[in-house]
Amino acid sequence: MTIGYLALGSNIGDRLATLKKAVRLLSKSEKVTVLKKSFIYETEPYGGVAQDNFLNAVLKIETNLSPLELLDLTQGVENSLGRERLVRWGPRTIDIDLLLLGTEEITSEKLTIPHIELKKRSFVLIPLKDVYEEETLFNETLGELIETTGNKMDVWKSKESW
Ligand code: PH2
Ligand code: MG
Ligand code: MG
Repeated sequence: MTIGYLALGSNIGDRLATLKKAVRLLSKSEKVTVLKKSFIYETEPYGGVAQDNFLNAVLKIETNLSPLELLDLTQGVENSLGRERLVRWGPRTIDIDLLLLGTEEITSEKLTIPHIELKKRSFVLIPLKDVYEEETLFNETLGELIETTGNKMDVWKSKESW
């Protein structure tokens, strides 16, 4: 069994309902257990595309799927929740990104683990801190990463909860 961390994001439609459905669908797989859910955060859009705010959250999971099997599962869940891939970094009903998976280090066309933008994204680092129980990540605490490499975008706890 491997511990992994998934990032969820939604900025189209009923964002909270979509996040909840994503957790339900991921949990349906016998090979994935959702161990912890972060708080839900409202976040300003990052990356230059003008779009609505996101709800973002991070899940701590346990799985015996391989990285590519887990990617298949998360893409299947995205598709079943009506994800369309129209604009890169554009609006989406649901985005599920693999952040970390055990000690895997992968750089391929399909998949990069750890997630290539993890250290930069406050909307990922801040919810990750809620569920991450190791002392350090990339030799720093999450608090330090949030302070030093995080992009300081607006991320605030949503009034929504699971
Ligand atoms: N996802 C992106 C691009 N920009 N901004 C926020 N706030 N939250 C996201 O999940 C997000 C984003 C591409 O994956
Ligand atoms: Mg993403
Ligand atoms: Mg994605």
